[in-house]
Amino acid sequence: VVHAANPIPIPGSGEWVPTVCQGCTTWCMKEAYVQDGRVFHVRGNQHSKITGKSGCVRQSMALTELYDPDRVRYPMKRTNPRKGRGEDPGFVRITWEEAMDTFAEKLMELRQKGEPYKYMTTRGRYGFMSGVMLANITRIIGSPNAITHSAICAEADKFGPYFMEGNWGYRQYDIKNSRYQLSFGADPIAANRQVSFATREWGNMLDHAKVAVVDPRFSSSAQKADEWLPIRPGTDSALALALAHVILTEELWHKPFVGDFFDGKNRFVSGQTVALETMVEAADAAVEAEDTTQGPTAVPTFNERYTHGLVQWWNLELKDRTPEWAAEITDIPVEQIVRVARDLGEAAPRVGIWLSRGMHMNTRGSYSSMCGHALAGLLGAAENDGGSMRFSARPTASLPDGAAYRDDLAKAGIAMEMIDRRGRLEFPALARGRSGAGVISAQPANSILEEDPYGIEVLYSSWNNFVYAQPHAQEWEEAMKKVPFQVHSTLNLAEQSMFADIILPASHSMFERWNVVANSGNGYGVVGIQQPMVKIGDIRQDESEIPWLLAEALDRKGFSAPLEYLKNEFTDPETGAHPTNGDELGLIMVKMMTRPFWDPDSTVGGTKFANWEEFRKVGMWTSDHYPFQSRWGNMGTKTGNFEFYSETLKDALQAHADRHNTDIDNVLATCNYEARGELAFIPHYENPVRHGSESEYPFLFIDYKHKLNREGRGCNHYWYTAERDTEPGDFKFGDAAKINPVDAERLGIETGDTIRLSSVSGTITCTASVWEGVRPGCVVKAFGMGHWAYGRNVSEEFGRTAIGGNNNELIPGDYDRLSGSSVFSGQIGVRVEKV
Ligand code: MGD
Ligand code: SF4
Repeated sequence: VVHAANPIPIPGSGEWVPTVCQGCTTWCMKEAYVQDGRVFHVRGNQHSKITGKSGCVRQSMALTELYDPDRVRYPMKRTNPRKGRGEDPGFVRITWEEAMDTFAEKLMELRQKGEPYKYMTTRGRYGFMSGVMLANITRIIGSPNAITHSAICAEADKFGPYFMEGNWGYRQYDIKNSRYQLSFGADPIAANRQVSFATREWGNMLDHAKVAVVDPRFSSSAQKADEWLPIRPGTDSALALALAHVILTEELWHKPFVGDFFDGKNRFVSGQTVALETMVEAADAAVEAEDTTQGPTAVPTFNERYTHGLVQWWNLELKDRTPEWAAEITDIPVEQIVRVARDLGEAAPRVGIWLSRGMHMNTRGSYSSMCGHALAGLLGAAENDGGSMRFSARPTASLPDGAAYRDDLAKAGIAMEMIDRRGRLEFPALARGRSGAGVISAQPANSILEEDPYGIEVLYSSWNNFVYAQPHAQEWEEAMKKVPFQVHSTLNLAEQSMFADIILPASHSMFERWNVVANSGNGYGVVGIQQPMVKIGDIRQDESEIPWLLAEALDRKGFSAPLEYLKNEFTDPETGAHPTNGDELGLIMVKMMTRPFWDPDSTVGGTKFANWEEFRKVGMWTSDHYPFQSRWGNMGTKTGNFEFYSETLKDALQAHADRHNTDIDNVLATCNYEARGELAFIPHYENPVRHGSESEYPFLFIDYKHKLNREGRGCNHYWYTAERDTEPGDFKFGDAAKINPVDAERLGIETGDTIRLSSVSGTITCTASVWEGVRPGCVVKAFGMGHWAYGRNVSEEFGRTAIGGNNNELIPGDYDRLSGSSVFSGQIGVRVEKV
């Protein structure tokens, strides 16, 4: 708005436009302040029952991503055919038409060769419309290879909650009503999945709840906790089992959820098994079994209410998992283990058990996830007031999948084995209990290098930087050299771009595109829309305009199915109109997906809207509050109960074994787990796998997310480097590897020294920081620096040298195969040398 007599805009005359931040997986509902075609400010959406107008520090960094002077502003093509670090791609500007025609040409060549499955799409972060370009059109072309980044994010986190509670997903924590929070490595006020809500409520929560943080690093949350448990890396499950042991021996479990012994007398005694059944006299039995027959009769020794298999779990595993046993393994003193267990028992069921990458993204992390989550069951905190619950329902409508547009060539292509080898004997990837249903995000690099099951010839990467973000990043560099044609849709040139043949300048998710994103927190499910409010350069919306342009280009080459799919199947629910361009497609997709929320006839509950326009202005829908305890007895597991002995996992493992004509023990041996027999179905201890011998690599590496990390992005933000010391022990403009003073003295290392870190995977150089907040024997280093190709603030010399080192060159390529997750934690040996 400008004053008639004065061309200078009147301050405050802009408007707040609703959108959603995707700076981390919290996906907060936002409003952006827009005036005269510029975005000035971001705040929490005032209608949000999770955050209100508050937000985390990183929300503002979205603005400097948007206005980053190093952003790509137009399509480009490579002129130097040689690919690799140090090779200048020689990018030159081209038109959108040339870019999409070249892309379409390469796809058509694959179809003409009868090999459309050699097309792969990779997805990093995404909006809910991403499936149209990355999966649906890919399948119409004839490839099954839509690879997401989920397994380098936190798939193992879902393993315990699914196989014990039927929830393949993350959890929301009712910290407002909590009395105890136990975190296994999660740093909720800095990272994890509820950051804005956690930062807003943490201080209040400390007034009514105790907090214990298990972490080899003195994290932001540990700094505000009542207890810090600086655990030996990779041993969290031992601690969780010992806590469970004390909870049972001291009769602290939550009886209204778990149940009790038939006669109320606790039989959980260290080292002693408990009989599954007990013979009781006729009179007692009649009462217990509601039976009128005479004589001694057998009754279950323990009557479980909403759980399954507690006594089996005790007998098979827990009875010997004493605090003394765990103290040896974890280095956490017996008294502290007992104290935390008692405090948990006293606070039950108002207890939050947070799991994190540090606990479970390791070689046997599926079972760590089970061990941690089992505590939520024992304490009655699952799906309960003050505890944790699955995400609230957010019933967006699904988009048409385009199956009818697949010809015979496409059908044959999508029947091929997927490039990530999911479902092979050695890759069960048991998402939602199905063999091979999960992604193995890191595996394609290896598959490409070995051409097993085949090579990839055309790659479309969207919003990811796998050459930097994947463990053992060196392997991705090598693999990318082998893929002859690549397109990268990105905001910034990144390491991934250095291998691309075409660069497509993408829209910033928060300010420049239509999309739908949903999340949960504070007991509410929320669904929000992103809407275009500004446009920088000649960009296109990545999940609507780019698929449209590709479909048009394919149509020009004589392959009309993708364009027909987009034109015919997408309909504006208000007007009945079909899209005529990608921008219209974006708006129509958003209206279709969100219709259940704004259509006055809808029955989904939550916020009511009269029509689309009213919904658009608010920008978000909120569900009714989560119904605590409604899942008790109806968990979605095989038995319907919280399974300490997972019948659900037993079935899943059996199905995978049957698929390969083998038995479960062989599956576990092949996948590098120690369990045999029934241990496979319960939370149990597995020795951590150490990468690198203790003699050669005596330290253990701890990778974490700096509180300024917007996942892998935002790293070219001036604040990201200038304010790195917002994490204690980090430096401004530097890349710190933090070590304990005891170790530093032994090695003759001082703060500021240049040091070399080596592992079985590689070697990097960075700067030593001597800091007491590191457990002795560990090296702590934040993920995020070491970019050899990004922007002016984060790369030393673009395309060649980095500031510091990329953690992923140290982290070896290994998997937790039951979940498909990559390994980032556990016991990664490193050597530290002063340079
Ligand atoms: P990013 O690194 O965030 O995602 O890793 P990836 O999935 O690879 O992707 C960065 C790219 O996306 C850049 O090219 C950037 O310019 C582009 N980009 C940014 N915004 C947009 C946008 O709005 N649209 C489009 N099209 N492109 C955009 C993240 C991954 O890293 C994740 S999620 C996790 S949880 C892991 N974290 C992690 C860790 O903690 N430690 C270590 N060592 N490695 C990690 N890797 C994983
Ligand atoms: Fe929310 Fe994460 Fe964005 Fe912060 S960075 S505002 S926690 S989505």
